[in-house]
Amino acid sequence: MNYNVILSDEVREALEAGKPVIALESTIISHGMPYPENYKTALACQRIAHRHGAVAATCAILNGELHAGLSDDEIRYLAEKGPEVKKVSRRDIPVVMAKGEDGATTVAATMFIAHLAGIKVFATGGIGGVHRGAETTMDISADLNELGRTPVAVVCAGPKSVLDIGLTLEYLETQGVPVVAFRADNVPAFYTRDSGFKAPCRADDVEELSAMVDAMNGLGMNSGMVIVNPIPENYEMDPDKIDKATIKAVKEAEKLHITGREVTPFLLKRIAELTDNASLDANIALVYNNVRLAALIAAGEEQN
Ligand code: PSU
Ligand code: MN
Repeated sequence: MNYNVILSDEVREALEAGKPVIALESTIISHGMPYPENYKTALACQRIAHRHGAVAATCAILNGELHAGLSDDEIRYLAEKGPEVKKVSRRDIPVVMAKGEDGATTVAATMFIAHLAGIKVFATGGIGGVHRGAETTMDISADLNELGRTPVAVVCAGPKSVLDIGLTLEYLETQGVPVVAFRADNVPAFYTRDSGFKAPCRADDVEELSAMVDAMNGLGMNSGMVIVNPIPENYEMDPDKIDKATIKAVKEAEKLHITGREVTPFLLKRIAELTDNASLDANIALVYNNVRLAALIAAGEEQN
């Protein structure tokens, strides 16, 4: 078995030269968006990273091997296969590797690969979190524990309202994970700019964010950071509409006894359907916004 991460030429050259590199996940491609928007968005993310001075390393598992940096054809393959590709979180990595299978990596699994490859900044749409009703279901995303033990900074648009945002923030505090809001006092809630929860910290410029990432790594803290970046104003959705769709989707998931790794993709798909895909446009816009910020942070980081 090959325990090394296979890097694309572009990613390897950038890492060797100490140039800025950001990681991107692949669950968002195969489970988070429909084809062909998922394919177009994944390629556009790479271009946006470039435009802002960083090489993008999309991470996935192909034929049991860990990859950072995919070809367009490999991205198209994951995009076309969609939910047929296994959604892979941390615990699934050794299983998929031993079986020689393909895997679309979640935030947790992508952080793990990024860290192995030496990548410190990662952009995505939304992270997993503590689900509503977790006090009985115990449904808490492995993303949160990964943030507690892997030194990668994740730029996202805040926890989605399918989650219990208050409990997610408490859990991240317990895990020792800074949650920094970019140019906002409150934590954003993915489709909307304000969850009503005050952010534990705020940063108003990219240099400050880069310095925080440097401090975390310089101290060898071995834990990650969440940078929450509110969705651009012109794409923000009506909170009432999103709330109604969310409550309906959560009830349906309970009724259908959906559990485990199926929960998040089910909720995302139902919310997109219940909002006539308005949520898809918002999702794409916020991902682009996060890729841009992550690239700027990576470029500002001390290179060594
Ligand atoms: N939230 C989104 N889109 C996504 C996900 C979350 O808005 O695609 C994906 C990410 O890959 C995240 C994963 O890491 O879902 C979390 O899944 P779970 O709750 O099963 O850990
Ligand atoms: Mn879960």
